[in-house]
Amino acid sequence: MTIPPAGAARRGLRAAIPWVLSLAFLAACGPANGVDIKYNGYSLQVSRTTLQAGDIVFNIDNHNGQVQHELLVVQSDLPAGQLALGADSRVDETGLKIVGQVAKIDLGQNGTLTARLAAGHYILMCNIVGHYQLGMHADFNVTP
Ligand SMILES: [Cu+2]
Repeated sequence: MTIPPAGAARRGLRAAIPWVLSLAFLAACGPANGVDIKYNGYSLQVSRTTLQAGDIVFNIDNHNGQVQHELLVVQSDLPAGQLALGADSRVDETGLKIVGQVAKIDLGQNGTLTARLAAGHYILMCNIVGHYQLGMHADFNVTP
């Protein structure tokens, strides 16, 4: 085995410094905090169910959702499937803490939402008539 001259090791270290600094920069600003939501028929698939507090970008894809959907982000301690339904087959939004929403995402369209979320439990859901009952909801957690 050959031992490289000390200068080579130093050059390697110097090359690594910008990389390390850029990682520190990302950590300080908070990395891009995103989650992908795909509608598939009357279901809602979430790419991640836990993210860190801060600005969270929801990228919504309704290319396979069959019909128009929407996205509500609701802060709630209840599990996603346990919100109270009103007589109109929609979740009763009275008293719900809706922290973000995108209305009317047509079939074949994308939607996007950025919400600054504090730590806690959230429900992602579609509240078009009957859709919540069909299972268009998911739990989502934000950690400190
Ligand atoms: Cu829907």
